[in-house]
Amino acid sequence: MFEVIGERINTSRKKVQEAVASKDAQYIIDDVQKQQNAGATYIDVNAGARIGHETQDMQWLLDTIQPIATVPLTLDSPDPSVLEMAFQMAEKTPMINSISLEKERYDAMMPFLEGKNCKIIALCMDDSGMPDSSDDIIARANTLVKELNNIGIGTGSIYIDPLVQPISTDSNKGVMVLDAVRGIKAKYPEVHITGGLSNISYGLPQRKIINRTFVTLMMAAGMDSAIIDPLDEKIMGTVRTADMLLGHDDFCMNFLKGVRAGAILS
Ligand code: THG
Repeated sequence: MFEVIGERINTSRKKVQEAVASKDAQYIIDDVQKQQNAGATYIDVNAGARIGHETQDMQWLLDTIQPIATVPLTLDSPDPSVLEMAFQMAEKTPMINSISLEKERYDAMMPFLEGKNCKIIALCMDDSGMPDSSDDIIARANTLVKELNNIGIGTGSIYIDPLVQPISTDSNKGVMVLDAVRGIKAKYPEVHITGGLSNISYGLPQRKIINRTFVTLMMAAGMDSAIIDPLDEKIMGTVRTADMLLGHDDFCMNFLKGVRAGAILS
């Protein structure tokens, strides 16, 4: 079944930043409970926006969230020391977000990840920047899978993020990532594909219909997880319906459950 990584606990969101600054634990608890009730399978926690406060903010968020969390957390930071601290604090085996092929980050992350039994998001980013062809995305994914396998991370624990780029800058950016996802899944059927989707619609109006249509296409190509807002009923309905249509919902049980809960509307 499609895995929904709930994206809302991120200090780049104004209300979350205000709640963290004023230590409003109830706001955070309510938000996490809403995401869980809406079907989040992980809760992403990103404390990166208040410069100089990330370690403390992450610590406070984990202290606040863990007593009420019913699903594992996705620890989201580019800083290995923040991830190390958060990993130590995690009560349920977390997902790490993320490693990339950028040399400094890669060199700091590999020793940290070695021997860890956790899921890991691997970004197809290197020091030359974003990938510029589907072959480039596939080559970067191959390197990430091989390197992570070498330190004992099984292919089934790897979540490749192919990095979605704005279609407004180049009309090929949609097919580029869709072709890459098909290529990666053909070579590594067990690997997971995840990522944020909203970059696809950057610079265009009516962004949400673009994001929803794109997630459907990405799922057909092999995406089986995404970092999205579980409280967005339209994208959640789209994801659940696509999952059923792709044969990932035996007897349409999850779809029917969603309809009965009022969570899926025509
Ligand atoms: N890949 C991976 N991790 C990621 C991303 C990714 N982590 C961060 C981000 N991208 C995904 N998380 C969010 C969290 C919140 C919002 C978007 C992505 C969000 N944005 C509002 C918007 O775009 O309108 C604005 C914020 C606000 O409310 O102020 O809410 O791609 N591996």
